[in-house]
Amino acid sequence: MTDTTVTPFPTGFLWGGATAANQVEGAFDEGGKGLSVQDVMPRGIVAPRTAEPTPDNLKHEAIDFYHRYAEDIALFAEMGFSVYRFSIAWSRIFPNGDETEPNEEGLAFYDRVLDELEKHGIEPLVTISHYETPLHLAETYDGWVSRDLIGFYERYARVLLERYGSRVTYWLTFNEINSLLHAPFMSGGINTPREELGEQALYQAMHHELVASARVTRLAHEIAPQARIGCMVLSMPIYPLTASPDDALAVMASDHANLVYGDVHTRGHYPGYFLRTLREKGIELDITDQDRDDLTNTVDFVSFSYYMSIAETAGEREVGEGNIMGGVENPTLDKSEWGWAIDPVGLRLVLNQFWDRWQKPLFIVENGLGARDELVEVDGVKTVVDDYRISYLNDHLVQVGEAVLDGVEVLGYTAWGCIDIVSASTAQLSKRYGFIYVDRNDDGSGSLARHRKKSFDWYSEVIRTNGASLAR
Ligand code: BGP
Repeated sequence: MTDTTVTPFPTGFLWGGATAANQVEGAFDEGGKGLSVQDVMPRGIVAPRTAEPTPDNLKHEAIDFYHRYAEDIALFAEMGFSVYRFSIAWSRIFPNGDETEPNEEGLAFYDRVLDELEKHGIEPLVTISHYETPLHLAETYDGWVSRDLIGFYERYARVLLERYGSRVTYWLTFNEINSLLHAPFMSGGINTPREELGEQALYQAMHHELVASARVTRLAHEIAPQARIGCMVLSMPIYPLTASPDDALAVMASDHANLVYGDVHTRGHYPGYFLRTLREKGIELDITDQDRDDLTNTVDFVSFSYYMSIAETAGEREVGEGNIMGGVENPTLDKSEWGWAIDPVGLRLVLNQFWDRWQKPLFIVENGLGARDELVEVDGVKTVVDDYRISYLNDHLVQVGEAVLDGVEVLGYTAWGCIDIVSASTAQLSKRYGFIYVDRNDDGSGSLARHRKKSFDWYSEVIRTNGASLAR
């Protein structure tokens, strides 16, 4: 038996898993839902959008969480989850995004999801916008390039806060808000093709999202005073490729480009290095006095995804694969089957960096290994012997424990894709992250049956012992 008294994780640490609506729900045209940008992205971000929804889009049915949420949440409860992160599909609530009245059927669906979570004593962690901008807003307004989006988003968030504010404590405004410049259509609903999109428009879109996030933070504090509002950023520790000062400077520049979002969310204004970037690029943002005032509404905590680290150099850059922004390859690290560098220590570094920089509680809301799984039968039961996933998660969680010992305040950890889902970058089902295997293949075939993987029992034990069972 594990000695459950020896653990760095504080009492009340939230353990769970995370998903996003467009990657799990399916039912893309049911319940009055409108189309979102995802409905025209059958290949994820690796190919341009299609003109219309096409039948080969796996997200249209995804893993059918829309109809199977009760069964799935029961499995999460069986693992002992104390928190479940999910997103609300904006186009279920406002099918076009610019209506004045919400779609009641969409709201009722999330009532049912919250009922189910409550039944099992699982804390909801809600992402308001996770790469799911209503398609109409993309096509009619060019997404977040338009200032109008601030008002539409605020109206949508107000509806959620008024409806669910008394039941949901933890809210995230935008998933990976710092991915906007890298994936403008998916992240910001910006329909103008990348090649035609100027930096002026992109940075203006970034400003609009930051203002919207701050306005909704204020709104949440008014409507639901007990709620805690967080921003969500894609974290990416960056190492100098060599010890040369020029490489260190290149790291600083790259870091600044990623960290500015967290800086604004926690400090309430743009940092000097960012204003310099704008000046040097010749960009003049439209920032009103009201915007400046809005931005002072800072977040209660910072949440982030962590999958990998990168290197940076002032010399020749050999760019590898990676989570949305990619980066210079680090020759010292192994990679996943999709080329993402595996670096548990990077998670401890990023936790310390964020804590030192922002002094806000941190929430790790995405982390995990996308891998191909093989369904086998062990003692007559279908399962996946995913020792590689166990080892990835174990090593990362050990580093979270180290960061806690370093004095970092960590609220919780939600493993990404706790049940197999459709990948965001490649739209594949074969890139699996889950503790629960879903019988669905890249060609759309499969029964959608759920099977517990070996990691299911492993994670249950980690949660039961509050991290004491981790192999150090
Ligand atoms: C993040 C996104 C998620 C998610 C994850 C894994 O960038 O917030 O939506 O999917 O990455 O990425 P992928 O699905 O591409 O493996």
